[in-house]
Amino acid sequence: MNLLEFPKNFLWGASTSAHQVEGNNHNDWTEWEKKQAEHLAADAPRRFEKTSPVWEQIKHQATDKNNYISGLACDHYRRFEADLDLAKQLGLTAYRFSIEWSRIEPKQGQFNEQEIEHYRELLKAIKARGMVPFVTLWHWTLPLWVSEQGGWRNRRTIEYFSHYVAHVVEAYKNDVKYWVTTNEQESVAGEAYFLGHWPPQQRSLLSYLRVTNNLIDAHRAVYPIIKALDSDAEVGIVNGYVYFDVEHRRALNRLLKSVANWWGYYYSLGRIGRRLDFIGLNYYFHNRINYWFSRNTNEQVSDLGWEIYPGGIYHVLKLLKRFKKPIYITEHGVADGKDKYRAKYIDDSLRQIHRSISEGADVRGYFHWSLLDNFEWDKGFWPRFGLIEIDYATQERKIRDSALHYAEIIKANAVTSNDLNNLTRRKNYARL
Ligand code: IFM
Repeated sequence: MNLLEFPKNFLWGASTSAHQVEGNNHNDWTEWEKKQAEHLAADAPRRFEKTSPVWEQIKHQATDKNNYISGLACDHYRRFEADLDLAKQLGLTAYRFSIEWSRIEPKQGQFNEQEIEHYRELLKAIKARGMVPFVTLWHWTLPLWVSEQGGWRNRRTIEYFSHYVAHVVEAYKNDVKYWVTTNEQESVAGEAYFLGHWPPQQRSLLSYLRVTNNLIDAHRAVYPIIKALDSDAEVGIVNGYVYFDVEHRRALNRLLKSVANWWGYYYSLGRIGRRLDFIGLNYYFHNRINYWFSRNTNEQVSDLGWEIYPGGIYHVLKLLKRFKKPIYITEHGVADGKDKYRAKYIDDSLRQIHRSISEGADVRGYFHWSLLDNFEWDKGFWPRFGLIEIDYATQERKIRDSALHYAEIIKANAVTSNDLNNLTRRKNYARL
């Protein structure tokens, strides 16, 4: 069997975010969860019954209001040493996590030394296990004092964020090389300010555009701050990139694709320009256009009803290659409680990534989303993204088979070449 080898020093990691795993946070999301839990539970049939192939198995949990309260989450705040032991057991060479702004600066200008120490311990634990830390400075949650002043709609949040970032980078600059300023700005702008699903649930084109621009400017503002504190730091932004493809090459379809690509790729990265050392790519979605968006065939879908489409990551990389920056796949994963698709999805996607590298994309690492099952925002705990399964009643951890498969890939620094019997993939390849 042929092996497709990855470059020497390629990073093999997994990602988490503070609010989704730590437990006991107190921020704008925790307040929102308390207010919305009942409504989210009642609304679950409308949102998931038709789209989720596992509705019968998850409906009990999805219609329970406790599903929507992050609470103790995975208790990773206290159990991080044991979780990192598992990560090391799998052979991971990197770990991406986020720092919770509301812990570090619970009140404006007041920094909590104990919490700063906590993340120092976490960094120490990552290093002690021979892993490289990738630190996200903002993964969606805001301290209450920031959200009370209008969150990202308020231009002053850029100033507040810069102050927090300067403090954090000063504290950890000797332990961290890779900084991610913000995670998936486009998801927050879209879900919170355009669709009105996430806090603060506004539905306004003006707010959406304003938040989009403020977030881009927040990245632009902190880039030089981080570099001034540590000129060796590598500073990147993580966005979610969608593969837009067209069903028929009609003019309208091509126009829609160009507009979507311009907005999704070129607008933000163009405005960020040179204030960027690497691009973080989160890949979850393929979106087929046929006179409008989302005309996917959905031959195979995850528990969330999202199409499983590994071929897309190749196209996303092809587009991102044009920006001539190192690329890290900072998230890639699937909600798959029964662990039916995860191993194959990792394999198929890594073949696509390998192909991109062989065509010149400078991809330097892959982080699976996620290390642990975790709190999936407005969907709660039922979607299972983890390499490691969590029993939330006992906080027991169990390594999934797909994680053992990933461990083999890491050990070999390679994935096996194609299994051509797979129909879905053969179709994907036919489209490339
Ligand atoms: O869980 C999220 C994560 O917080 C950001 N990227 C997408 C993941 C899956 O929805």
